[in-house]
Amino acid sequence: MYRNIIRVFRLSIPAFCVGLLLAGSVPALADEPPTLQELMDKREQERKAERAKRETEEQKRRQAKVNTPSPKGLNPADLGIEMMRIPAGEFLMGSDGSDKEVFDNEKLKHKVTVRAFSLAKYEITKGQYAAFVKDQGYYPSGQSCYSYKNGLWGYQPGADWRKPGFPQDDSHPVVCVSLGDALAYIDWLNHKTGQTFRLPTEAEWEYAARAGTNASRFWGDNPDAACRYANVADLTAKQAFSWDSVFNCTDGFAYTAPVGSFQPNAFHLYDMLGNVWEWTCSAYQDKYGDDEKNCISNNHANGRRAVRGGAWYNIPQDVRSANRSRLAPTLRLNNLGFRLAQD
Ligand SMILES: [Ca+2]
Ligand SMILES: [Ca+2]
Repeated sequence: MYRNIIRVFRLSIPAFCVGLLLAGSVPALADEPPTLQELMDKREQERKAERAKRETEEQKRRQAKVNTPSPKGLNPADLGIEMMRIPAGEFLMGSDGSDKEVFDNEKLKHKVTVRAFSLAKYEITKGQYAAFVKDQGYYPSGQSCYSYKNGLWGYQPGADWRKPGFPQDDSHPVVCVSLGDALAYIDWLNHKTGQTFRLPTEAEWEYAARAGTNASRFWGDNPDAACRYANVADLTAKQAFSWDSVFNCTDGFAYTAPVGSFQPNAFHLYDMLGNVWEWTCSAYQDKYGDDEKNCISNNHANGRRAVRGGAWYNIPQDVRSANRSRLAPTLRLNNLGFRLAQD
């Protein structure tokens, strides 16, 4: 009898499995094992997912730190920040054929209304940025700084806001900052002060740069009067770099100058033209639509941003109130910085 029981099991187990397979209760075996390439692709996907997870966690950690209310609520003036109130108004943005130096992307001179807002008197300085980096432990990630060196532009190994490729003390404008680097500073500042700073829109920037003027530059149409009002590609730069085309005047600086070294415009804003290009919070459009009036809704979104004002590197045609350029948000340049705005 015992032998018969064993036999029943031997006979019944395979029959039971066949029954399950037919009923679909046991998963069918794969036709072929995965190839080496498929296994490698799967591993790579897993690595990417792990990396993304780590980055998300790091971002959350940093954001949580920024969002924690500051116990003191520092006065911005304690950090060397001076804001000028800019009155509400209407102005003609852009340029047309009446400006002999006009570029196509400035055309469509159009009326824009701007609400009252505040704009920083100066570009953010290297010293102000250093205070943020020290306090926050911020470490910029990504590509190094695209710099002008030995007569050529290129990525210089090790170039960053501390070492932009030329001498700068703490009173000079910070350069080699991507849009993300500028926004990280602003997040930190908002946390420290309990206030809400931001970058200006492109329309706010031009309205403030013009300060009620319609000429090419806030001092008038003559480019060679620049050296009283702006640090530009002047005769000093010509001597240093053997450039052909420069402003025919001497401002005394081949690279950046300490902020506020030149005369301000009628809104008491310094270096709106020249010294360093300035990030705006507006998406760039080749032809003006409405984006110039708005901050892009997602600060960290891709897509080119409008930058304004020209810099120490720029010839007369680039240093005008209406001139505009565009950059990828991740780019760092040793002639590009930023300035704060506030509602
Ligand atoms: Ca200069
Ligand atoms: Ca500037």
